[in-house]
Amino acid sequence: VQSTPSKPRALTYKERAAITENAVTRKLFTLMHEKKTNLAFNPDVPTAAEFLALIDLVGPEICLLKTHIDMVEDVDSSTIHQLQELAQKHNFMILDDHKFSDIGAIAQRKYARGKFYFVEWADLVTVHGLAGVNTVKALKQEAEKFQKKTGVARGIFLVAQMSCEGNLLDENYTHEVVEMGKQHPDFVAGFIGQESLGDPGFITCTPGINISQKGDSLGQQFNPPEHAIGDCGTDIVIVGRGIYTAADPLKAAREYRARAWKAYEDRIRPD
Ligand code: 6AU
Repeated sequence: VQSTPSKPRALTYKERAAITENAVTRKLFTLMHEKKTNLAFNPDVPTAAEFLALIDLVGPEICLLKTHIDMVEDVDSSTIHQLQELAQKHNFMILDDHKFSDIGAIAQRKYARGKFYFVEWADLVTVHGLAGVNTVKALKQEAEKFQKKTGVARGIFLVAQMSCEGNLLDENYTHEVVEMGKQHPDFVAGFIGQESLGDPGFITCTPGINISQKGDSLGQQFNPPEHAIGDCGTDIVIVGRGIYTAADPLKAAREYRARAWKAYEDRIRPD
């Protein structure tokens, strides 16, 4: 897998909004350009009250909120309703990091029915390529039904690379996942990865970002935002513990936001 060559690296998010064939990617690139933020936040906290309070606090700083909704112990439909209201209030999009990876028939039921009915409220969900392209096709069918009913487009991010030590996603796997994305560019908004993947019409989001730690005791590997956005040419940094365990989460979010945005500005205007 090649990093995006130097010219596409210089394209702005606004220019990329104009060339993508994906409605969700277009909306996200436009939001990033207008709100001037390429920061995503994941409040991986146990209670709905903490989860919603952190989102209300950090919401003004982010383009994308990443949830693990099934980790919120007392989650119910009111939590999801309030989450949607906060997305409107602060103008961010929602990605649930469910990492769908099952056969198509089951993926469909989990995505559109089951306990969390993700398609109804999550602009985007994450999907592994493990089970092949049928997982993508299955979710796309449900997204199309939802769009027919509501006029609202949905998308996915394919997990093409992982941040943790010892993961099994090798170069060939990454290549195959990117090819899967290229087969369905109208539904695949982009990739979760550690370097820019696909072409400039796709968004690459990078987790494993922290400015004060190098890793955790369970193999997570952290890099600073400048590494992802500047050196590796990715588009959105995903920050969890770097923000929600900070003494002042809003101050921390502002610092990540400023550093990630500066790395982007330096990238599009190289000296
Ligand atoms: O900043 P952290 O380490 O507190 O949180 C990182 C978040 C977690 C992980 O589930 C997720 O990013 N993640 C992912 C995603 C987004 O799919 C992939 C990966 O390779 N590494 C990773 O940490 O919510």
